[in-house]
Amino acid sequence: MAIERTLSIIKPDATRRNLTGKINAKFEDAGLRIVAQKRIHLSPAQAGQFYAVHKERPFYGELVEFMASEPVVVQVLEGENAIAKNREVMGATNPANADAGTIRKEFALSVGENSVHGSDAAETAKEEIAFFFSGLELVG
Ligand code: DAT
Ligand code: MG
Repeated sequence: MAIERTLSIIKPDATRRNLTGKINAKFEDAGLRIVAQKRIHLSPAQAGQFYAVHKERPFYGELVEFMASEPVVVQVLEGENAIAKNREVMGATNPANADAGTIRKEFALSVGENSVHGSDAAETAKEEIAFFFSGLELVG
């Protein structure tokens, strides 16, 4: 297994409920290290660009509106097998299908307002990290 980095976003439903610390504890307990982090408020254009891969999906408009509705915390997580490990800690997209103990099982409100984003593969992790962070901001 290799040391990887992945892009994580704590979504508006979670920042609104003051859950940043509880969610970060889940990452750290799983051995993931937060090597960059900032709180930002995305514009609709920025949220739309980030989720452009989902442009044709029926929920795209709702997703973009939600992601731009309130602040998010964007972060880079580092660790062994970080991309897959983060997806495990997050749980399934729909919280109804998420395993016990996962972030989405404990905190998500619905399939749309599901508290966290995590990159799904090495190539997307690289692109998504570069979307939000410069090299100087990544402090491992
Ligand atoms: P994930 O976030 O688990 O990688 P995804 O990439 O398939 O899931 O979808 C991106 C986001 O879009 C997801 O976190 C929430 C939203 N979404 C996905 N499916 C949805 C649906 N059926 N209805 C509403 N929003 C949905
Ligand atoms: Mg995804």
